Amino acid sequence: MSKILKVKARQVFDSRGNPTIEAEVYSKNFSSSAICPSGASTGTYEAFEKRDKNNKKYLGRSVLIAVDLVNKKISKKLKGLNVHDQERIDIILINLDGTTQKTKFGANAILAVSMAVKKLSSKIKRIPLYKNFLVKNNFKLPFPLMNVINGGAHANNGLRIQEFMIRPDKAKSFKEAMRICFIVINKLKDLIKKKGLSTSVGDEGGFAPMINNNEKALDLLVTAIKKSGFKNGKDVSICLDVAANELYKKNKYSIHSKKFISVEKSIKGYLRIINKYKIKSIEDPFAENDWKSWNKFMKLLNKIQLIGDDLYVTNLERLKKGFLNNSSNSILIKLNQIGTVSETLEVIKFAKIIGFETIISHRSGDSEDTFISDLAVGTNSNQIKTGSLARSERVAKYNQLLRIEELLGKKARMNKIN
Ligand code: 2PG
Ligand code: MG
Repeated sequence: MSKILKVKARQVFDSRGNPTIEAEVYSKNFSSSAICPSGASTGTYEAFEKRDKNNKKYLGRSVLIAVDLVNKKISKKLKGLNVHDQERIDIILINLDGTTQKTKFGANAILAVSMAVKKLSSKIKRIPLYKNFLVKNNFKLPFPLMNVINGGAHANNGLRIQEFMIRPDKAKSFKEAMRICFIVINKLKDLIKKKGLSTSVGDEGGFAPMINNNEKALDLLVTAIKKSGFKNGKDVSICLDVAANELYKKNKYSIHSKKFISVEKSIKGYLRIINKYKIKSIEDPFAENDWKSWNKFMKLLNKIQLIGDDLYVTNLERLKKGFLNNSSNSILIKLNQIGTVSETLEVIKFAKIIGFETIISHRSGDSEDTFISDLAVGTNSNQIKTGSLARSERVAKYNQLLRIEELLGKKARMNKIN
């Protein structure tokens, strides 16, 4: 019943229309499939995404070699293994690849298989996916971090900061969290329209109006929250992902304007907008190797969530380093940054031990796969970041959380925002 018969991969497409890999794992009576997402603003230390650079048929972006590796090598290796033995399977995949960043098979090939194994295991156990991770009872729903204005590498409007997000901190249920975000997003749309700007959306479903000034975007958000009848910083908080890797050159940053300025001045700029706009969370304020600036900033912050994304790349060794360096108090979790489900769960477990918040995240190139929604609930992760209320690949994740909340019924609880 639980034995893997074969693994089959195919090339499908992600939300940006780029090729990506889907893997399907078969047992005697069932099969499950999973699709690997893909980032645009990636960290240097992320696991490797394998693409057929020399195949011009798909502008060098196809994943046909990775597909072939799954169909020939990985399928053979996993045949006969118990699908519930996730850790063993993941170790076999890691060893088969044998490189630190999974460059031989590609983390995209390995992760698609690893996620499909997890899904098939829950299907055979006849339990929902969220019950097949770390938490066994007292499941909690995550707060959505909705990226409502897109900038940086996710849009072409010239906004320096990549993601302007809202978080409905006072929501008592996930359903209510969705309603609050829905209202704010619609008020924001009205405001953007009134300004004569475009309401078309960026890669993560947030608006991408042609404004190239962070504070103008923040002003819009504050007004939208107010017009919705909510209090900024209380009912709804503004959260940012700076993705500062993209704004770094020779110890200087161009976060607050196009001009590159020193770390000290950049920090001053941060403190200014934190106070002015009551910002509650900042992700990647500095570049992935600038440990010193992270620590400097961390020491100045009070009750602000500081999230490492490109800094940690869901990698246990980097998280340990960040913990010892007092770099941040939270970590963004992206499965494809590390490449297997087991390694992702190890990082989440460690983050919880050291008191870090875990925020489960999509990628800017994503798909209809809703694995991360179940992962968020199954690890009692405090927040989930999966775009705005537009583009089905984003909305699908929120819809899955609504289903999970319904399944949990009276037992459903929201996580706590500290
Ligand atoms: C990020 C992510 C997701 P990307 O920086 O946090 O929002 O973007 O997938 O492009 O790395
Ligand atoms: Mg990020």
